[in-house]
Amino acid sequence: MSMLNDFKTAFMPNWCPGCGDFGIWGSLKNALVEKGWGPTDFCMVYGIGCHGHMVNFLKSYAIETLHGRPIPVAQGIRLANHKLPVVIVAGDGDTFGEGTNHLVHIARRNVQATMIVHDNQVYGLTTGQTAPTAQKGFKTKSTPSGVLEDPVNPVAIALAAGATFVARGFAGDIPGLTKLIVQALSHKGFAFVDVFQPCVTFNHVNTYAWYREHIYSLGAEHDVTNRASAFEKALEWGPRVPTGIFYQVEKPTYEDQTPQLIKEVLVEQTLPPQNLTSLMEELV
Ligand SMILES: Cc1ncc(C[n+]2csc(CCOP(=O)(O)OP(=O)(O)O)c2C)c(N)n1
Ligand code: SF4
Ligand SMILES: [Mg+2]
Repeated sequence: MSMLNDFKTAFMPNWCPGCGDFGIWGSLKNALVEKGWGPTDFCMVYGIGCHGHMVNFLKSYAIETLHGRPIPVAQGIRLANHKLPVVIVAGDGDTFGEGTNHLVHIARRNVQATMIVHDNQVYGLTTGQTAPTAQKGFKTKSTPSGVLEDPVNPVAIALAAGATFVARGFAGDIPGLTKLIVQALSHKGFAFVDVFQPCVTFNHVNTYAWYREHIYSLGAEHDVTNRASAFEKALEWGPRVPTGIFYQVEKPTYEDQTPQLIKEVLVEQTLPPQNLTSLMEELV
């Protein structure tokens, strides 16, 4: 059992007042309490960006990695200790700029980890440059005449790569996002949650009001086990933008299938004494 106060640190968030990061932070803490997880029951892995500042405001085992690299670090943690649940908090820059390749591979491997992407369409921390999720025409300081490219589609990429849980949430709907994160944390395998996160300072297009006007929840009629209809929903972008669980199936995880991990957790295994000199000589 845990309580919200268990996750309290000595620091108060320094995000801009009204930032969507507050909603994700609050929803994640609610979800952890619902799961009954305390600060030492899981490990957070952060990217570099405004989202990564959460490392200071949520007490738990945690590591703030390099920009673009939270996924490989999370995979390393899972291989070393697959008893420890891992939650990745990353930015849209982190995930779809420098780190895109990692997303594809963690998804196809079905490593047991929950990934929460702060999708604000900008590089918040570096003061508002265009992120790969920015819509065509969006003006930022790095694209003053408007973005030329089509945006990446996080949900479609995760689906195409083979993620076994793919969802989209909204930072302005804390009860809904809490529920989604609980479902993601409870999933056996790689759970990907893209979260619409208003950046009140650098994105004046995709505001709370914009999202409230455009988003709707996928209803019970959507079959979450049907990948083709998940793709169809993922491509929906216009007056109506779906949120909720697009896809969820169960498959063996990478850890379940790794022979060296089947008997025992790696960190608990004792290594037989090694003759290091002869090992080194083999490499010469
Ligand atoms: C390897 C590396 N590349 C680039 C940077 C510079 N950098 C720091 S944060 C950031 C962008 C952050 O954007 P995003 O991941 O979307 O996070 P947000 O700030 O929007 O939450 C960049 C490019 C860095 N610190 N390290
Ligand atoms: S710059 Fe944007 S993402 Fe960063 S704290 Fe401010 S509102 Fe949030
Ligand atoms: Mg961003």
